[in-house]
Amino acid sequence: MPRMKGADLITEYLIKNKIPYVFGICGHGNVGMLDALWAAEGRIKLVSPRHEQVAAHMADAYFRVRHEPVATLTSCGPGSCNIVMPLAVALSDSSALLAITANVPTAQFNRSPFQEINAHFQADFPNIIRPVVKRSFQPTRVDMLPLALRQAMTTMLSGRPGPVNLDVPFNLFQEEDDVDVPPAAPMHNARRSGASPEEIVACVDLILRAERPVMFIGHGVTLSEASAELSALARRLQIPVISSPNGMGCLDMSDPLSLGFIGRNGAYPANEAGRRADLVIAVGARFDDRSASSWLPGYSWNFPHATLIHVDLDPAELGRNYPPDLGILADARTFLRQVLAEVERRTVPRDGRTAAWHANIGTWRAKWEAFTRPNFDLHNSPIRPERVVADCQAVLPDDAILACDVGVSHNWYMQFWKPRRPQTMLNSWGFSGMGFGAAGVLGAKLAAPDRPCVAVTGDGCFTMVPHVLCTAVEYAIPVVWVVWNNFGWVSIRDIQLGMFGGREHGTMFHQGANKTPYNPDFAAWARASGVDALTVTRSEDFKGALEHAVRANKPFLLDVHVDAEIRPPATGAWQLPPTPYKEPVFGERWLPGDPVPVP
Ligand SMILES: Cc1ncc(C[n+]2csc(CCOP(=O)(O)OP(=O)(O)O)c2C)c(N)n1
Ligand SMILES: [Mg+2]
Repeated sequence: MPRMKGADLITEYLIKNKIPYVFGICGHGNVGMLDALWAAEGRIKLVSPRHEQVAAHMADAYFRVRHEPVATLTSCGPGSCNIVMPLAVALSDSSALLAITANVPTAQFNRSPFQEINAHFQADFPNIIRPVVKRSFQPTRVDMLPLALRQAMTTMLSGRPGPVNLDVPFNLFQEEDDVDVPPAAPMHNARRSGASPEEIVACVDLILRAERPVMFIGHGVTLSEASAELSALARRLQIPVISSPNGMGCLDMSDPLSLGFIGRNGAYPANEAGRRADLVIAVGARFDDRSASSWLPGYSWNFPHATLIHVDLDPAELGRNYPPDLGILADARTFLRQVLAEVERRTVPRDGRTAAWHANIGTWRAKWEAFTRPNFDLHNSPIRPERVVADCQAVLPDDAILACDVGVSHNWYMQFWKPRRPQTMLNSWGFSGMGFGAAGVLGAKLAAPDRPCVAVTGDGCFTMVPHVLCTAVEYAIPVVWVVWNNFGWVSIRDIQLGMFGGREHGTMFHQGANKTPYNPDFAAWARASGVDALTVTRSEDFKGALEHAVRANKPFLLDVHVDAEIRPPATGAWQLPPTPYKEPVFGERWLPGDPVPVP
């Protein structure tokens, strides 16, 4: 057994697992680890952004693009406390990263040394981080590191992926012991469980009996890399597909079978199909409030009137909100392959049983197009939101990666962006952490250096992490930020206006007694950081500016002034109890038994 320092052991294990990057920020607690990374330069690269939040968003986005993990490194105390929010983002969207946090020396546990958290237990950082990771490990001797490392990596990548914490007391980095580097952990998707033969037979029976089937797919399909199987099954049986944001692109969204997202900020055809379906096959999707119209019957879904087949890798998600008629614990790709094989075995004819269903869907699609399309061609200043989405779609190639941030801009992209490939639209869906897009785009670009990577980020989101500009320059990461500048936290302002009689408070950015709209000059701010930038106030100029920024192949910021008074059309509901839902909805709530309106 070789004699090694703890920090060298950690470094060698990361390298053995083909981890190319550590996104880390220094502190006295982790200098031992930094020294080991210095010695391993050339085999593993340290990227050091200006805020721990950015490091963790970068690692999260890196995983979402490549399905291969990287690690973060933060110091004891405040530095590690800064990663709690982005870890919650990663956990709620099933994204893997190894968060290595430093702690105080074991010899000082409970003496209240500098930056120890100890009101209830010694070196208690794992208790802070525990709710936002799959597991936290805290080895306290070097000879405990091999097991902790192997278990941490395996836990992170097996089953439903997620962030894992390795909390390392200061002395472990420096102390030596006789230890072996443990074997590499199985890669993500190395083990794939399937449904039982009986479940597959029951599932295909239900599908073949249905007259109005839809599939609802989520991040589980993306994570299991089941795009080909999903597309084959949907096309073979002509089943329309509704996608949650992190499932978008698994079926090319320009395919007529793709109905888009569902819920308040979804597409009208998706909500119509969801609420009128007689069979819903949900795969790797979890019926959260935003994709289920806050579970109000008749807006997006109509369970239990519709039959539900729910497939997921995580038993906690099966039946969390709607008890399934058939709940199947399985990997998405394995399940879809099994269903395809059963369909082929039965030599299912391509009959016309669902013809009427498709005719209805065609009508809904046409109605939605007629309502929304004209606005995509309008030129205005400030710019109409639809125009920004449309020009991004026109300029960016199919393999470009769009890192979305949080807010109104995200609502527009969920409704109208049409990714054609999986893993090209990154969304902070479950937790909606502001800064995810502006910071994550840096990690996305490191994961896909040859593809354009564009963040669409609100003025509020961007001002939470403006130092991403420095990191792009320091490490020559050529990304584009489209700052959706509407001079406020407008998504929240709109909730305020709707709920509280039109009163706005603390949600718009202004200065002076006359409340003049205020924001920094984002383009000047970028230039001061060494990043090229343009301000775009007229819609005629946006497309050319974006083309120029992408072609420049260097860090580029576009400050785009977007109209704050044009709201995305609601096509489902989003309710915050006890407030009753009263927003006008494009399309009607429909409950079984209601008359079917003649289109
Ligand atoms: C870290 C964090 N703080 C607060 C919120 C609550 N929040 C959600 S959207 C939003 C406003 C976003 O503002 P901006 O980026 O300008 O986007 P806009 O809604 O104006 O398009 C806020 C404050 C959040 N999701 N994350
Ligand atoms: Mg804003």
